Amino acid sequence: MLETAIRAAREAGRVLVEQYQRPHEVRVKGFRDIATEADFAAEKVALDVIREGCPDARFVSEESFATQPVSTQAPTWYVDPLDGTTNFARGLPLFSVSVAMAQGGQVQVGAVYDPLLDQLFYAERGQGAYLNGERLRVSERQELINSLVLLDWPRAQEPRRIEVEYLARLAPQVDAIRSRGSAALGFCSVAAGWVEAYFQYTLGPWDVAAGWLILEEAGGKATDLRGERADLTKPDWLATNGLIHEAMLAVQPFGR
Ligand code: 2AM
Ligand code: CA
Repeated sequence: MLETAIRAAREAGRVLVEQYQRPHEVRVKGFRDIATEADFAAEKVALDVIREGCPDARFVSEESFATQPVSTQAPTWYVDPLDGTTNFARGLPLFSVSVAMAQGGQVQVGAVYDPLLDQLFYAERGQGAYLNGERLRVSERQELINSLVLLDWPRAQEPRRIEVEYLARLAPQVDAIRSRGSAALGFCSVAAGWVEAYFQYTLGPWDVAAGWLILEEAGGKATDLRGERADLTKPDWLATNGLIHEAMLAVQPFGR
């Protein structure tokens, strides 16, 4: 299953790189929400690879199968063929493919691929997390003041307002804050120890399924933004190295 996830992520990534340099057909899905022809083309390739490797696959995939099934014993594949569509459509070189399989209520394998840097993050439950074959481990920084924090922006106005409030409290207390536009790469950046935390108030399950497993297998921690158990049906996520998790929650305005 891990091999299938990796193949799907790599092949979808190849489609994205091919289409990246060409002009895009942008389809408006909603407020601040777009898809390009590449989202659909990469999704088709990823789903075909998964169907071949896992004939009884069920899908939760951003463009074609966005509704999540209720609990199932069948292998459920969470696919975001292009995480960072806004970047991609504007030529900002920062996007990824995210592929994960969950069974029995837990993510079992996950792969996140950054096709421009040829960086493949992957994990299998209980087997550790890897970047291009090298074992990943979260950072050991314990103080907020030494921490680099990544975030992404919700599309909706109200969670944006809450995020601004959080930023106003957080900014004076951390080393620096960055925003890069791919949630999957945000989780992987924590897993790799490049940053100490990532958060977002409105994510889809396809954005986080793979990154969540990769993070946990690298020794990190994910909860919702109230500090409660993470769950693929919840939109709000805080991913950290574990060591600054409580400190990040302590200044968080949401629901407290
Ligand atoms: P996308 O590029 O696949 O749409 C940017 O804020 C990051 O969060 C991106 O990973 C983006 O995914 C995701 N994102 C933002 N708003 C979202 C929403 N309402 N639902 C799902 N994903 C969202
Ligand atoms: Ca997407």
